[in-house]
Amino acid sequence: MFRAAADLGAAGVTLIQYRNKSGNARQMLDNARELKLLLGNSVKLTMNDRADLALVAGFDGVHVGQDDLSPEGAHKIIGDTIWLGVSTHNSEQVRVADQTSADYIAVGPVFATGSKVNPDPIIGLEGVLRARELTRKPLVAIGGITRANCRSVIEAGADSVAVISDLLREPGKSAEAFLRILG
Ligand code: 3NM
Repeated sequence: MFRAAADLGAAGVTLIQYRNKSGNARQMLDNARELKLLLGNSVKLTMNDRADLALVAGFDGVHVGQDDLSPEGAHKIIGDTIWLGVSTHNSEQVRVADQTSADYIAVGPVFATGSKVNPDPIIGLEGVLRARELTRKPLVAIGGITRANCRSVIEAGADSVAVISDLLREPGKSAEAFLRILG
């Protein structure tokens, strides 16, 4: 994981999310601190699910899902100190998230994904288009996004893409290709 993060940073990736669905708080915090030490200020770091750990690790943001703290709840922990993102999976959730204090909204899965347990139904490029019509907040698209399809996702209205599998196979090379394609 650390090697991949370092390669992504060297390739010019600007934001990395630390996502750990099985570790306990102590393990997550240890990993998060190490990531921060490794990457310094060259890459912004966001923590999945845990506002408390994001703060303790000195991260730049926290990302909450539909089953985590609400954006307002998370903001009670983080105050105005770091960014807050929220995951959405359909138009109704985008509508609700748009009315919250979240700084950005993630939508997905855009395409089929093997990286998430029990993913929500695929929203397709139409889902990205619909989300774009529902919010002016920055929109991050996620789920099955690859070097081959990322351009279409941005053209559908996403401001940026979040990627796991198509980056992790060959992080440095793949990140450079994404940045070239999207740049
Ligand atoms: N969240 P990959 S899809 C972590 O729909 C995650 O909110 C999703 O991984 C959502 O790029 C997803 O390998 C997995 O498909 C993204």
